[in-house]
Amino acid sequence: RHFKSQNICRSDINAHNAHFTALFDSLIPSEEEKSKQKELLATLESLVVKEWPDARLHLYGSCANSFGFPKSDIDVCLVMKLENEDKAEVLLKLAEILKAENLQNVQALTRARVPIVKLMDPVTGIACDICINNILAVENTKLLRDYARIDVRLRQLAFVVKYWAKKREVNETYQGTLSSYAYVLMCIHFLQQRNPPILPCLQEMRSTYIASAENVECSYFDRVDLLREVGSPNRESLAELVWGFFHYWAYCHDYANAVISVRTGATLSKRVKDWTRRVGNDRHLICIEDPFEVSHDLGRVVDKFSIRVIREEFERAAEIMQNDPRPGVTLFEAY
Ligand code: 3AT
Ligand code: MG
Repeated sequence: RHFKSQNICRSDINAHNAHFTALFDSLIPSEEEKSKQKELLATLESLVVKEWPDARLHLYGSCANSFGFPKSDIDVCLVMKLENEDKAEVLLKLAEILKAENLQNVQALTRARVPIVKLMDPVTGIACDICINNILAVENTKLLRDYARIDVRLRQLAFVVKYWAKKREVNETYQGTLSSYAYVLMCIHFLQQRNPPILPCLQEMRSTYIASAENVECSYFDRVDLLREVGSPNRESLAELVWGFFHYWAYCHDYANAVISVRTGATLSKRVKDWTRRVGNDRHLICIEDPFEVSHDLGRVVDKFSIRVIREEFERAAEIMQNDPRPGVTLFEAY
């Protein structure tokens, strides 16, 4: 049940590589779409600074971490010092300003878990959610983007995995399955574990980027251009990695005892994190440590029903990658 079994990959898997790389190519958003998003961000920022001169807007999530599909909504974070007003007041004021500028479907959701203003830009057709001072999300967006710049295979693998997760309906946190953010962390962890590794552990290296958010340190080595030049000696193809990814999560991960930790480039024990029992709604059936907010388990949404669904989907995918004559088709058949 351990990692050496990784070497028994099917011998003809590379015959399917072109299929997976073509899927990746078809899922990359166009430059035109990216520039429209930036344009909308700039427009919104110019409106915001009229009211709050020191405020800034940042893109975060899949529109900025380089793991986004085409035509997705954009996530924006308004960063500003709050004096006496609270977040709800600022969001209501922001909604008024945006309505006055003819942005459409403007709605302030002040009682949501993460309070936001929603809007749709009639010029570009892009929908957008704006939250306030969610700086950790801005920082983890940069971390994911920097990992993606080291080796193109991370982005290729993560696109295939996200596409699979959406088709198989295991990318719905409200149904107890995992977020896209959690899947990308699983991809990074997997590539850190390859022998030889495809990704290093940036947070264990000398810090060239130092930031803090909500009293959490977010420091790591971000000179990834230097790593990219050197490259990894590992030459595995995308198809081999897709095979390996599903094999790893189906048969090699110790769900009962191990915590997935991109921060340390390894697994930790649940005992050390004190994630061994249910506390409130957090069941810790699959444990994924947030790289910065280390007390946060991204697997906490998973319950005893959905853990079975997720693990059976990993096993189905591993079986297809091992035996199916057309893995690049069968893998993504709708649930
Ligand atoms: P989609 O393409 O929309 O599926 P996404 O990358 O936008 O993927 P999410 O919608 O899951 O990912 O989340 C948006 C961003 O919010 C991603 C990450 O920067 C942050 N984020 C999401 N979930 C968490 C979490 N539990 N803890 C900390 N940050 C999170
Ligand atoms: Mg999103």
